[in-house]
Amino acid sequence: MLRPQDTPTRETKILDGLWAFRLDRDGVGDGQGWFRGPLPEAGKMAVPASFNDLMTDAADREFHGDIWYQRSVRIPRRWDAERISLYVSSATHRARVWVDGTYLGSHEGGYLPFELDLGETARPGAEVLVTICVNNTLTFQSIPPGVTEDGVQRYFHDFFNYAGLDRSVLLTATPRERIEDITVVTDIDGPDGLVRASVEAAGEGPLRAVLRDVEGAEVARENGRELELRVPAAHLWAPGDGYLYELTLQLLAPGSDAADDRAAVVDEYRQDVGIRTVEVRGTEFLINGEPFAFTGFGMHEDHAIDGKQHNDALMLRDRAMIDWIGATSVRTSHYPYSEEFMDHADRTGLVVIDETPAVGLNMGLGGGIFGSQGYTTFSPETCNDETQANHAQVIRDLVARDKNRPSVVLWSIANEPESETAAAEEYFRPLFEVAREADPTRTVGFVNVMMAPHGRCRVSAMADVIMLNRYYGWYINTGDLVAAEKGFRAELEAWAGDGKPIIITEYGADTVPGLHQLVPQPWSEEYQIAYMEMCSRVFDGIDAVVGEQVWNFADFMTTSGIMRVGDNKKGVFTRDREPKAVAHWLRTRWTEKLPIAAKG
Ligand code: BDP
Repeated sequence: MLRPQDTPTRETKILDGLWAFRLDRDGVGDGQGWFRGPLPEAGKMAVPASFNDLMTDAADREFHGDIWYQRSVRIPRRWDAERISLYVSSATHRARVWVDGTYLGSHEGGYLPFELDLGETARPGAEVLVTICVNNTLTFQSIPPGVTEDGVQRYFHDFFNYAGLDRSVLLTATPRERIEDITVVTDIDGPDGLVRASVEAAGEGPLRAVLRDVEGAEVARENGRELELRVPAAHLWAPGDGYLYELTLQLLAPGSDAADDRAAVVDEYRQDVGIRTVEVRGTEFLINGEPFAFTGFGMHEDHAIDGKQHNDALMLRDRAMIDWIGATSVRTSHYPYSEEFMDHADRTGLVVIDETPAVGLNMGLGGGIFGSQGYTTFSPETCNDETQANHAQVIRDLVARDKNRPSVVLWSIANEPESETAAAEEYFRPLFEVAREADPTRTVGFVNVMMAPHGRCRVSAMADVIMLNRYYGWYINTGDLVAAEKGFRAELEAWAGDGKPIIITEYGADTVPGLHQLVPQPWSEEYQIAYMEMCSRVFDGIDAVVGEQVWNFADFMTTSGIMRVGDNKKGVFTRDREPKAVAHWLRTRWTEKLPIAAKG
């Protein structure tokens, strides 16, 4: 599946705006056929947006079940003889779709796009009724998992279950004979860049590929479905320098000569290409053969009112702060971020650890980190073969969406799953194979939880890079930074013995903005700085530590509980994006002491 775009042969129509909307509180929508005609007793809902914080009633805000969206749309008259489809950028956590009462299909899993062909229901010039029933219920088989107990939805991750159509919905027209998929892999050969592309196309005609630089000058050209383009003296994509070439692919009319500039173009697609390599060598993580140091954050797509809505303005502001503080990288904790965010990362040279929505596969953890959930993680009744199949599909879908992005250097297939048991080992082994088969060119890992330390974790051996979330000085050794430093160093030294690069994907301390203490205690701004100083001393002393990503970029919404006051306050910025004191401290560290390349 290719992302929709406007080219001389393709067109898109964005369906953002107010849609008819109804929460199916009594579960009667299917029986009453709400998809057959105008949605009865409907209100209005913004698309894109998470619906939750637009509600004023607690039960509505927390609603779990079927959520109906509907709008009419006129199919442009000129889209005659085209393939017309609906592209849903994200429906959290699953959706079913009808057009004019005809069922088109469904998709399992939020945060990733899907496309459905309108087939016979697409009548150019006519107005059609699009109905999308989103369902946000989490079960032991969904990714992420959850369970309904006495009518109440529980889940095992520490962020609010925002849901709905939180990214754009598009209507698209593509030629029936068309380019269907592109896989780009790049390499470096001396001063030259190599761009290998493999193209799938439905159509008999020849395929022409032209690569241009940012000025639009042609740098390479080749014909065929398996391409290797050589770029003399290539401008590489590098951290902080998101240089992109543009590959224009043209499927030509059958029988035409690809060398003939006047040959009829049946379909055209543009693909951004960043030329770079990624490799793990010993304990180093290399980008273009140079050791790279990850600085930055685990983040959330999270804002007041619109929840997980993608919003260009808010994204740009977040990115401005990421640059201001000198961060080189982010992890898309704990689900794939919007395609617009990823585009911007590609364009600006932000390095991304791309994570699946597999968070909370660990019944030994509470919503945050304490307590147990009273279930066994992996069992026929809980996370089972069906969960694993969904997990595999999500890995394939994520790779399919982001495989051509130069910003993505490492796939994270799960956050803090149970990893110390034989059942976990059995669950994860095939999933690593799925990831490596889907993308043999990038590194693969998962994020390890502190309950599965070195020597006990049975999954880390499968990973190319060790990613660790650690809270010495917060969840353990709370307030005792001396003991915390000792414990943290000892554990990291043990991991370093494995000879792989280590990225600390989470470390952080909840901090109430404005709470000051001369003698720093947990929750104060001073403690957050003292805590970061301690962690940094530990990282700087261990060569295998090639990355530090603070938890979290900004305060973010969670479920209610005794562990959180209003929200999770581990942000370096507040939820409304103002700096806590630690932001200035980190800025100095990342811009003056650890500028972009590796230590030393
Ligand atoms: C880790 C989780 C993260 C939580 C964080 C915390 O990976 O999602 O928000 O702890 O407790 O366990 O703040």
